[in-house]
Amino acid sequence: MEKTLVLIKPDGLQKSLTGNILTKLSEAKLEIVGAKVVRVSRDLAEKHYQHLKDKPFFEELLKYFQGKLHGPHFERVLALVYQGEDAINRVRKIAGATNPEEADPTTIRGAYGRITTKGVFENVIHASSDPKNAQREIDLWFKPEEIVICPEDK
Ligand code: 3AN
Repeated sequence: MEKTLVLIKPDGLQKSLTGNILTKLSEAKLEIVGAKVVRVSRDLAEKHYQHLKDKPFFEELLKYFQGKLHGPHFERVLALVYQGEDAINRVRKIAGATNPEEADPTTIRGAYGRITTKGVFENVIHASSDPKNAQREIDLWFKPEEIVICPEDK
């Protein structure tokens, strides 16, 4: 049993894609064990993307992630935790490649992502990349009591 963090980013919310994304993710046959709307502070954004802090696009990435490019109604993300067999890879497959122009067009990022004129990949969702990152990210975004696991799976 694996858990993975999914974030529907501000561009996904602004484009009204929540329903489409959840429908597409349901193909993975996983359980949702956590869900909430979060206003992303600079501190949380920096911690989430700590591995990219030396990249030239980091400041623009933080702005995008905090919804500062999408107007005051979209300064938020929808955070979800999915659980199930091979959850991380199954969700990454449906999410598609990081660069939306390289992502398969049938994936979420391939279908809905874009590259801004400033060069940031607005790729609609985040999905944890590996078990270590998934654990770190779930601990960063959720309190233990916000994760609802079936007692039989504990
Ligand atoms: P992923 O989200 O697929 O795990 P990361 O962690 O390398 O990929 O990138 C995090 C985010 O940073 C991406 N979702 C995208 O918004 C942005 N990003 C990554 N690489 C680039 C790049 N080369 N140019 C612009 N934005 C990027």
